[in-house]
Amino acid sequence: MLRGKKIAVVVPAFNEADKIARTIRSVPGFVDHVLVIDDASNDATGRIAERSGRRGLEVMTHSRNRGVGAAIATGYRRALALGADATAVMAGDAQMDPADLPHLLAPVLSGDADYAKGNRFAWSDCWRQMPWSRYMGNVALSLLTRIACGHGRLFDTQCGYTVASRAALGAIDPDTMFARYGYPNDLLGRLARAGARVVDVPVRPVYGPGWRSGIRVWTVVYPISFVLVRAFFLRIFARGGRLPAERPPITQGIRRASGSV
Ligand SMILES: Nc1nc2c(ncn2[C@@H]2O[C@H](COP(=O)(O)OP(=O)(O)OP(=O)(O)O)[C@@H](O)[C@H]2O)c(=O)[nH]1
Ligand SMILES: [Mg+2]
Repeated sequence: MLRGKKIAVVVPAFNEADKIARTIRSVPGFVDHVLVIDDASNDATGRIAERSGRRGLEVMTHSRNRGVGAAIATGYRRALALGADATAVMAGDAQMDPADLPHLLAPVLSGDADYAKGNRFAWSDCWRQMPWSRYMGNVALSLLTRIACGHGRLFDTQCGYTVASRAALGAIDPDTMFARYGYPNDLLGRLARAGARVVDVPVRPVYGPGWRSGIRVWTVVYPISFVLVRAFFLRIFARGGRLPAERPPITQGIRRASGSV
């Protein structure tokens, strides 16, 4: 519990045998439910997760690989059933700094936001930490997602470190979430159409020596293009064929400095 609220963390994991134990250990003690979704890994990810013995741990296993978005959707459904007030996503590859979690939870628990997402670009030496290919791809996708979804001020749309309120999970509808890479863009489109308040919170980019990624150009270009074009048209049709005027800010940067958040 944190501030009297029940907290869940969803951990999507695919072939993360070497990192899953470290990821689970890193989840702060105030988290009530740690929901690991083993996305039909070919290695011992699920078994190692089970062995961690962490209080509140549940390991759910997909019978076939369904993609990171589908793994998160499975976790979201379980978090809703468990009655979590706020649900975070911390990927199973230990790329999320647990020190950032309270800062992401703060605007959601205080009721100032429905959904908080990490913004690694607000971290002072992001350009030094993040591989150049990720940096450039992220800038491009952030700008395109802003146009497609209407989140005028958000950046780092591909950051998977997020916290959703119970109401936001209802608006997202886990049953129909986009299953593969492209899920963050799909999700931001859904939240915008629902009028959710989404905020960016600075988080530390983590790309250590053991970093490897499942992202390949061909696995992201087509799905994300599809998601963005669909989000753009849904946004237009949601307003009877008119492009919506920019809403009064449902998004705002949240600074960590000097006691805010
Ligand atoms: N690649 C991949 N990852 C999955 C899948 N299902 C769950 N995941 C998990 O999703 C998380 C994010 O995957 P990554 O491929 O590292 O993508 P990312 O961290 O968003 O991007 P990078 O900056 O490239 O590391 C990891 O914890 C994976 O274990 C899947 O089908 N494919
Ligand atoms: Mg990764």
